[in-house]
Amino acid sequence: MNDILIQKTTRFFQEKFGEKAATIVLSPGRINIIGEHIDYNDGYVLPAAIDKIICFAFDKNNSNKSKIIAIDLNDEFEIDLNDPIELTDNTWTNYVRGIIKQLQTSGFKFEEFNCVFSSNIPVGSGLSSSAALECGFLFGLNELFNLNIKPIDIALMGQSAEHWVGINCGIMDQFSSVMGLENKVIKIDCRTLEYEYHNADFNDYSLILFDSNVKHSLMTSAYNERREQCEEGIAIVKSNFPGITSFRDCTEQHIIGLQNIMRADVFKRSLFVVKEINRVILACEALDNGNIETLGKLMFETHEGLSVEYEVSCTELDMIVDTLKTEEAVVGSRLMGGGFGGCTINLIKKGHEDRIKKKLSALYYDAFGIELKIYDVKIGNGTSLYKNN
Ligand code: GAF
Repeated sequence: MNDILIQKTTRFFQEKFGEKAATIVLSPGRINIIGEHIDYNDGYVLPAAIDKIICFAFDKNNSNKSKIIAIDLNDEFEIDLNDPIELTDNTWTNYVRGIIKQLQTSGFKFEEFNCVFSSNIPVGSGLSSSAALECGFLFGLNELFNLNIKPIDIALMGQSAEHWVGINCGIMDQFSSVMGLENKVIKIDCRTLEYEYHNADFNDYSLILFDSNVKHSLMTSAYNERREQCEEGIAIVKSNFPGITSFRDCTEQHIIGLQNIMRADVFKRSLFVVKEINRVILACEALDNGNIETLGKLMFETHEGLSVEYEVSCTELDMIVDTLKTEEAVVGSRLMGGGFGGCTINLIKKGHEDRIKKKLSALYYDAFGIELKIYDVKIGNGTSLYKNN
């Protein structure tokens, strides 16, 4: 599948600019096994890069304008690197502009270039196509102009670009897109950015994503609001328990003890975060021990928390998880990513996948008149150079 994408991108570049691309980059989307809305709360997360990617082709162009082309969108823009970089109404271009702005603000020197890209990461499905765009684009410029930016800094600059575009995200998406390894999940300590790889071995279960195929529009504002509520929550914790600096050092009892002085929404968000951080630690142990049933149970609990305490689910996602809960062959299911639409991540006993896919698709269509999309993802490598010669 990715070979076709690479061929399409490199051919397009050659036909458009009359020469082979100098630099070809593959940049993946991500899944997250567990640990949602935890990265910006100094906790642990358990994501992995996937085999759905954006392919970029680059070269210098010795002119006074850079050209960037999104093949799939049939859209392109030109930019003069000497002009101020500003936000526009065209979202995908903002991620690219955001990276150029980060490079310039950090003092990196580079010249005008051409870039084309094409993707098979579904957009708006919670698979982090934006992180793949930011990190792959920066990775390519880093190679093309020998900027010597370290992988972790590529992730951090990608995150800053996303902030500039307007989502006050954590580091999980960019980190996993850059640092992913085939068949491994990454346990990231989002306070220190230390990380370790764990085998992504789900034994008798298949990892399948069900895409609700909806994207509710409050995502950006609600995401930023959740982050502010958590900041308010931890500020109250700190002023009442000197010595505690983040939610990972709290017990549920600490939060419950503050219920009377926290606003109801702040209390619910804080309690979710403390519980979710603990779930990630337990889930990672369960995965290491091959105890997929325990991992799945924790995933169901995460969904419940995201729905009731964090309030980032929606009718469509709840319906998918509630339906799968009634299936003995489904050991775990939960909404994945920021919420308000996108995918659920599910662990389904091998041999039962087709039956459950068919049944859920029919029920989902009956309930909402929307086609359920299904992805059988594999865990792949992080952003990398592709050598075509
Ligand atoms: C989005 C954000 F970009 C991530 O940083 C993370 O917070 C996630 O939502 C929720 O876990 O993907």
